[in-house]
Amino acid sequence: MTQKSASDRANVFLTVRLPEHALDRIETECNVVTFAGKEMPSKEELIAGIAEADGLLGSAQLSVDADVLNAAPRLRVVSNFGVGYDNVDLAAAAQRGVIVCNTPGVLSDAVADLTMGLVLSLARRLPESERFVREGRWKPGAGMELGTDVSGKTLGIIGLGRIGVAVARRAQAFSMTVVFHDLFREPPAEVGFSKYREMEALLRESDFVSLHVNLRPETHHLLGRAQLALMKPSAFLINTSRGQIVDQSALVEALRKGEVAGAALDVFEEEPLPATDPLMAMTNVILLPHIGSASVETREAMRDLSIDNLLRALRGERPKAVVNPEVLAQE
Ligand code: 8YV
Repeated sequence: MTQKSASDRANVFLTVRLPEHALDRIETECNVVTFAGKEMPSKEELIAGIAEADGLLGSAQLSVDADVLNAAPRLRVVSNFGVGYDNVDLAAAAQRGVIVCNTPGVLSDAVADLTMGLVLSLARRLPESERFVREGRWKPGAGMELGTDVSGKTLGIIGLGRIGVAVARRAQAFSMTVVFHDLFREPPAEVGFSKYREMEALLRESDFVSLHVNLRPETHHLLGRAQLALMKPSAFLINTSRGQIVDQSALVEALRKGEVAGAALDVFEEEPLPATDPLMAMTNVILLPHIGSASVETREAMRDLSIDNLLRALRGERPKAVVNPEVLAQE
């Protein structure tokens, strides 16, 4: 096989750092530039970086809007390192014929594990108890406030996609009753042990409400003041999806008023969560720095899939996971 010259090869711009062996896979076929900065590139830096790029591989938090897409006349594929794709302007991508790929499936177990960990942490007051010991408040006779059992309680899952189903399975193993609501799927009467509910019924009935929908206009602020007010005052909210699904100031209000007992949040309307955010001072919340997929094995699988998607799209083959297949049909 004859080697392609550098000018015949596709140009790839990476905004995530890849280990040598992963980088080698792309460099065998493409010219690669990795963004040099330690943090995510600014819009200007991204626009400068992709000016000559045929492919972009970046995190699902990297904003790829119409300005960015229009600044990259050669761009053929945006390969997201993540399952979410709310960071990409899909209409602008379709207009430009840019294929958008993501990494579904490989992170479902990791996100579901974290979600279940948060259900248990809220119920049994794990972070609070840990602080109790470290802060030297554990004295003879001084005990923590009691937690609550999860067995026999109801978990309401909003969004029964891959991750929602993985959470449902785990919850069943903890003897929880699982109910679900899904905005986009036909409601099957029963999925395993989980039963369909209208949104209002789910919010009224659940002891724990967990969000597993992707962010799109229909799901923005899906849980606002009115929806939070329907929850039991003893109920907990878990969000490992996207921060914008919840109206965060309405949640702070509901937590302050005791309309909701507590919340565990891995995602926020603004990330990183600003130091001045009122959530920072609240004790009935658990705050995590967006670690849903953050395990060694899962990140490796996401890396492999995002590279597969990128290379296949650049070769003119069908990527393993494509968000906008209508663009492939146009080709
Ligand atoms: C990651 C995510 O934080 O998959 C997603 O959509 O939000 C997370 O897995 C992120 O994409 C890693 O860059």
